[in-house]
Amino acid sequence: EKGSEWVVMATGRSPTNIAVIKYWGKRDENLILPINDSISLTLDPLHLSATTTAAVSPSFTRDRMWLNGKEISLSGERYQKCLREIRRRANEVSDAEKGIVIKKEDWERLHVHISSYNNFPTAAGLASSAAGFACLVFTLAKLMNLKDDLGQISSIARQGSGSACRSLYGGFVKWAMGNNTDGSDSLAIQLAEETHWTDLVIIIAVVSSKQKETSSTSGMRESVQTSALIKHRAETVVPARTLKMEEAITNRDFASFAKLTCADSNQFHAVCLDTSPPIFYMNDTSHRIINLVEKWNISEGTPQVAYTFDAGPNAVLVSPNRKTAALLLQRLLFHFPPNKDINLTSFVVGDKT
Ligand code: 2P0
Repeated sequence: EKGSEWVVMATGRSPTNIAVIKYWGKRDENLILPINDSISLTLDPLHLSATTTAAVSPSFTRDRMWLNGKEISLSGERYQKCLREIRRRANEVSDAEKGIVIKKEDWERLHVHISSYNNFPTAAGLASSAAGFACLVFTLAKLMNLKDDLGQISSIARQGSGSACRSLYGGFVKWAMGNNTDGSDSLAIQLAEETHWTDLVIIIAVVSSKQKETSSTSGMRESVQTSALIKHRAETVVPARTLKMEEAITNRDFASFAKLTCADSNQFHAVCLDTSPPIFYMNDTSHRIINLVEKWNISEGTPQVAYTFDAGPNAVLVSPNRKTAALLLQRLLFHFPPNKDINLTSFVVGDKT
């Protein structure tokens, strides 16, 4: 028996992703299986990302995790499922230099310590669960030497938070809803690499940094239970729209991309309104931003900018290039003078680091 001083570590980083075809509604709450496919852009890792280090040592007596320096509980079912699934698929790890061998069966009794940081304030009102679970699962998979491909890893991350599965890949990603009841085919597929469409510039208008009132998990449950529109959306609208979106991405067709993105955001929020009691994620400032973009797009005769809103009032704006992004910023600053209503921050899809 070696001394119990040794530690083996792995570190990973995952950016957040922005859905342009939205995931809203589960057919299986336990396995987190969605009622429709969704498509997203993974942002560059410099800005909105999670960085996680996982360590294993025989001296650790239980699994523990720290988020932004503060210890959090791992007892939640979603964390437990991810940990259980990764341990089940773990493989032997050896470090000849240090004389350490961790056998496959050792992972069942060894404990891990996990430390994760978001490089953006959790309170900024921007989703952190997607990057967080993607990074947690990726890093543990690395530590425990999983042989599974990224698609299989994404299906583990899905059980932490649905949208997390899309952050395992960069660029443009589809979460295929899958057909199986066990969730084995509900996973992320990369549609195009991060180098495919590097002209796109993303501007996020932080309208409110307050925590949302209705969590996505309970919001989508209520929509599935009470909305008639969500059925039409999942069965008829999204399947056709997903195909068109894949085509727009392949062809770098910004006009189609923008029309589909805006339409899908608006339908997602329409489903929220169609829920009983209705869910309001956007506010007056969000509506003013939509108005500003729609008027601009109509006056130019072709889309200049796409907008999309998640389960909150913040606007994610996508422009086809830097020049249009600069014009967009100018317009936003004219309508929303600095330090009033919104804060602006911009990102690019492409930068590979
Ligand atoms: C999305 N959202 O596609 C959609 C658009 C919010 C609006 O994925 O219950 O936090 O953990 O699977 O992934 C938010 O839902 O929900 C989300 P769970 P999640 O990005």
